[in-house]
Amino acid sequence: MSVKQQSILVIGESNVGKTHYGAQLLKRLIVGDCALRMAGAASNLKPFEKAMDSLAEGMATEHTPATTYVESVWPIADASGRSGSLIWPDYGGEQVRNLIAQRKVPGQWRDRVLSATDWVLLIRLHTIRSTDDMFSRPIATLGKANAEEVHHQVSDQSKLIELLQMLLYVAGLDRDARRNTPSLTVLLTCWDELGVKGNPQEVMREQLPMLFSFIDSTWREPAVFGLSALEKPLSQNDPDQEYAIRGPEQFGFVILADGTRIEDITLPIQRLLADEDVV
Ligand SMILES: Nc1nc2c(ncn2[C@@H]2O[C@H](COP(=O)(O)OP(=O)(O)OP(=O)(O)O)[C@@H](O)[C@H]2O)c(=O)[nH]1
Ligand SMILES: [Mg+2]
Repeated sequence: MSVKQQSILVIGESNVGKTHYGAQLLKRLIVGDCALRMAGAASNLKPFEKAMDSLAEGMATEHTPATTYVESVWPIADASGRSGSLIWPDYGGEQVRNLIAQRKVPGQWRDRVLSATDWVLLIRLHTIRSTDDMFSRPIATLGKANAEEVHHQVSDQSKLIELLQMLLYVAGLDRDARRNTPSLTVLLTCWDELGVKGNPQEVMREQLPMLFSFIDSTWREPAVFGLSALEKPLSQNDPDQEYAIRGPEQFGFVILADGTRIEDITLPIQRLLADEDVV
């Protein structure tokens, strides 16, 4: 039996769904009817306890405080007998925004980047600002002076590329060759609110072409999944009765590369344990 230590670098700005995915993932691991299950005593469930309590009542939880960074350690196993120790963090997404804004990676973040075996990038397409860039401005207008001066902002996808480049640099991985390690998994979160059909790669390629292209040319086998950790929007003060009655573990789904919907939200993570080439 192989035992692996999977230290996950969860990368996501505020409001992308980090805490709710963490809580739903943990709940599934504990319930134990998914590809991945808890195989021992987990340490420090605190980051997700409040969220799990709220979800059990059919409610969403609060924004994580900006300065919080906590790690939970979960002994996990899959059906094939592979086991590992999953280090899953939760933090206030402002920290990621600050990395980008200040173009500086503080020491603690540097250590996390260096020790991570797998990077999981969470993107909530619904909240991505698509300001004009060379992909959206008509080609005919290129080089022409603007009648009125428009202030162009850097688009969100440029910021995400910048962020990944900074993290690769800090990890000493800013070489030209396409890489396998650390693995990169992109989760397009809150998939339920997008109302799209089709496979996640295509959706990402269409909506974030520049970022998709960067990722595809930097990693040998980047994985892209659609993820809905909750399956539907929840309120912070008005409980969803169906949720409370059936239990939060009955909700949530993942969209696989071929567009298939499955209920097992542990799968994008189980695959990291299973695929020897990925890690
Ligand atoms: N519709 C829908 N909403 C979701 C889903 N997952 C999370 N949300 C909502 O998205 C919002 C943000 O989710 P969080 O998990 O708090 O996001 P976060 O990344 O932890 O944000 P910070 O704590 O600010 O860093 C909350 O209002 C959730 O209710 C989902 O799968 N579907
Ligand atoms: Mg949070």
